[in-house]
Amino acid sequence: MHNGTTITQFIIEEQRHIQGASGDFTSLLNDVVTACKVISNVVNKGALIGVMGSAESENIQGETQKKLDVITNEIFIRSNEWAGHLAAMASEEMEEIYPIPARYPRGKYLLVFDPLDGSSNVDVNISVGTIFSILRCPGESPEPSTQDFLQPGVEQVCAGYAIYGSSTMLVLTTGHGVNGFTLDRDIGEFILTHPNMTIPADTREFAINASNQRFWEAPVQRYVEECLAGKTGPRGRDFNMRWVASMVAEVHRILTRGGVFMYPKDTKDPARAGKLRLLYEANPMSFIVEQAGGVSSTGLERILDIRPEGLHQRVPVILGSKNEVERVVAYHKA
Ligand code: AHM
Ligand code: MG
Repeated sequence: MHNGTTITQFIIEEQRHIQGASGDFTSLLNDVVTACKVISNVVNKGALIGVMGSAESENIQGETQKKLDVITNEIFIRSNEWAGHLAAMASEEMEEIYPIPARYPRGKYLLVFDPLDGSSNVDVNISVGTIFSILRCPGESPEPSTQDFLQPGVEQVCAGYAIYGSSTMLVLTTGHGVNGFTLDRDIGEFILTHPNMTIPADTREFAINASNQRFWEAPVQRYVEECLAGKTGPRGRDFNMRWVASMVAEVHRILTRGGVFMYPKDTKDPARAGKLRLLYEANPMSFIVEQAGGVSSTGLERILDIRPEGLHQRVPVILGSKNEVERVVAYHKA
């Protein structure tokens, strides 16, 4: 009987094609995968182990943390700090970077993550996920700095997400396409079930939080209005709409059947350029989407080209099916 390709096997086979690869990256990715399995288990047990509800604390963004935000952040740190592949980590849940403690060896990579994206959904039992991005640590100095993390998305070595939905999946790119793995809980392994995921160029489905409509700028107003007008409008066809409020779930749907996801620039809070964070939400998702043949933009520029200015910087995000995202971008230029 053929058991299918495990994620470890897949990564090792990919590494064989890279000249001079030391195995460091493969080993790092293994630890990330383990962290996602542990998080999957904790999220799945939920109320049985008392992890639901608020932690009664705030993160750097001023958002109330869920107990699971705090627990999953800790899981990611403990799983990835010890092995000697990383110089430092950064997370949505930590104001400052986390240099690898002196008791462990330091390595050449940086890990950035959102340990539990869409966590407002956990109490209502809707899909949440983990997003991660791996960068090379550029600094010559032995002490990693925030500056080392401020690299444009095109520099990412790897990006991925785990989705804790009706099944747990891990979706990954190292810059050679996008592959999806499903967790087989009986054997504790992610198995390759979705090779070469691609996003159809056309779609009739969009996702946006319509309660913010009055704050949107003209190009997004126009795009959504035209979709809503359906068959009798300028697009001449009906559109469907979704909003899960969990970016991982939205991107996963788009990778599966196409679509457009928008968290655009709005005037709700003039101090914020958008809601989603560049380093651990927009960049890894944009890398995955582009690798699957989609497009990702702020409306004005390609997200992966942005030079980050801060660890927790926010950006507008419009991503998904090529032809629709290009249309929204064209409306920004009109
Ligand atoms: P989080 O990282 O605090 O969970 O916030 C990010 C999430 C995204 O997953 C999702 O697309 C968005 O916030 C939903 O925002 P809203 O509640 O404004 O619709
Ligand atoms: Mg998030």
